[in-house]
Amino acid sequence: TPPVAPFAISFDHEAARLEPEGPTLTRRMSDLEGLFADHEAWQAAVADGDPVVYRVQSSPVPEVDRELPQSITTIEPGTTGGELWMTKGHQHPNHQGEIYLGLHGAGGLLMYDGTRHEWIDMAPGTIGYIPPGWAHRSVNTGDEPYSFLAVYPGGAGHDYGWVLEHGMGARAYRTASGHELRPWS
Ligand code: M6P
Ligand code: ZN
Repeated sequence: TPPVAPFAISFDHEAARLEPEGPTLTRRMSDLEGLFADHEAWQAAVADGDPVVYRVQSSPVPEVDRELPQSITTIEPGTTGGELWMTKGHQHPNHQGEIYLGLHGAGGLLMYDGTRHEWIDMAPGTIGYIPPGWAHRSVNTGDEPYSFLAVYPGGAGHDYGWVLEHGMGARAYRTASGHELRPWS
């Protein structure tokens, strides 16, 4: 793929959209198999309409080495077995960094390096920095959609198997007063 020519991307903060548009990814509950601790609650949610959990809307910058793609992810509010709705989470196979910018709603950025986990509360205007080698998952901790902008190296890749194998170090649950992290189970 040849490098793309310079172009302007309009960032519609209110609508949480990038224009021109590249690919949009829609992840339903059925796409999150094996990720929630409560498998039966996950199955019930799939059977009960298989709701959209999050969408990822990208600008047309390709995911290839040396390019710098961006995307906006919007996670719907909800819980499954008490666990807050979240992205699948992934590791970058070649350990490159990434940044997230909170746009709307309340969320969290859970990171795990295989030994330690870290959590960053994400609000509009928060930049969450993901260092090389830290798997990352985003969580909607509020009761409205949570949106964030991501900027990442085009060659970073998405290793979802890493999370299935190693977990994320902790899980985020809804509580009466907000949310809490519990040890991985
Ligand atoms: C952010 C970026 C994307 C990622 C998306 C959804 O927008 O990190 O690269 O694809 O979140 O996360 P996941 O791929 O884990 O489902
Ligand atoms: Zn990433």
